[in-house]
Amino acid sequence: NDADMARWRAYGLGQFIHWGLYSIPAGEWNGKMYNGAAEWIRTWKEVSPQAYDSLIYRFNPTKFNPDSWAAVAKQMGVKYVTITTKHHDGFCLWPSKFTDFTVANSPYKKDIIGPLVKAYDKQGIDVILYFSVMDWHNPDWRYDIKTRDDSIAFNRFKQFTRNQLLELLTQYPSAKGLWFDGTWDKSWVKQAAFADSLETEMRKLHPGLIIGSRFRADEYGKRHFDSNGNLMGDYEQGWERKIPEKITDVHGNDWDCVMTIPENQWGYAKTWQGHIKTADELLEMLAKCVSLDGNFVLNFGPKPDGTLRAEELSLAKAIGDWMTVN
Ligand code: JFZ
Repeated sequence: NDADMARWRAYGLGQFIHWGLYSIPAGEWNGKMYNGAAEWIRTWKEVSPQAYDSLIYRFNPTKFNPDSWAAVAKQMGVKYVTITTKHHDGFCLWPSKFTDFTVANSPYKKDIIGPLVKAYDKQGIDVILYFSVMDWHNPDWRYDIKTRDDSIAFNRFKQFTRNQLLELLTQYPSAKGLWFDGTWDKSWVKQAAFADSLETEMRKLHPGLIIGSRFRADEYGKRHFDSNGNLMGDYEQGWERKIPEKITDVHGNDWDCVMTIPENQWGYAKTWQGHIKTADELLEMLAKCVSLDGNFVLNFGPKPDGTLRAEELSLAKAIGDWMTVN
């Protein structure tokens, strides 16, 4: 839909939020630090899937205040926010009917996504829902399909994915679009016909829905184009922690660039790794993206108690001050 994409194109600055069970260990397990992104800790050899999944009994963000997050985003000058509804670990921040592994069964009990959508809507900030197709918790998830049993399991998984996506669009109808992840494995890449029909269903349920190109991406998310060279989706999700150099790099497509403040950590981590970007560096990236007709989306990894870390708050303030002046 042209009007919806025109609105998307004018966003410029966005906010990304990675929040989930991984925020609790925050990169540390039994006193040892994980040498990777905090949201991937479940895959570390030190961590058993059962122990990780038991973190659900500790998810209780008593200081979570969606209005204060939205106020920070508003002051920062962001026009849209992309929120993890479900990351690779499979934990749902909304009370999905299709799995027990949701906030409803945590000590917190309440929906996170609904109040966030409402708070950002109130500030006039559009919401995009991040959704990982890859789901480490669901026993039906497959990386590849080799046997008949794999294909039976994966058929169930496809229905589960469909159910969850239609559920999200039904429950949060004001959301403007979907930002996909975990779609690079062989199992999903081979489901083009299923993806086509699911896309049709989603668009019918939600006219004007904006779908990111990673819904179809393969080869580790790097190919977002069909055999005719056309972008598979409404905007290109290929610019992750990197920025195009010149306008010809983006092939006339719409695109967004998602960026971390430290090197490569999205979920809350007790210790940030690598170079920590300054407000000036981030503003230069924002300017570059906007000059190449893209959106720049800065990631926040809230703490398990529901508050934002001090470094993020001060960067948000500095960016917002500059946005107000310029
Ligand atoms: C994915 C996630 O695995 C990660 O945890 C985070 O959510 C990020 C926003 O997305 O990571 C990726 C996905 C694709 C590429 C690289 C990292 N890629 O296309 O190069």
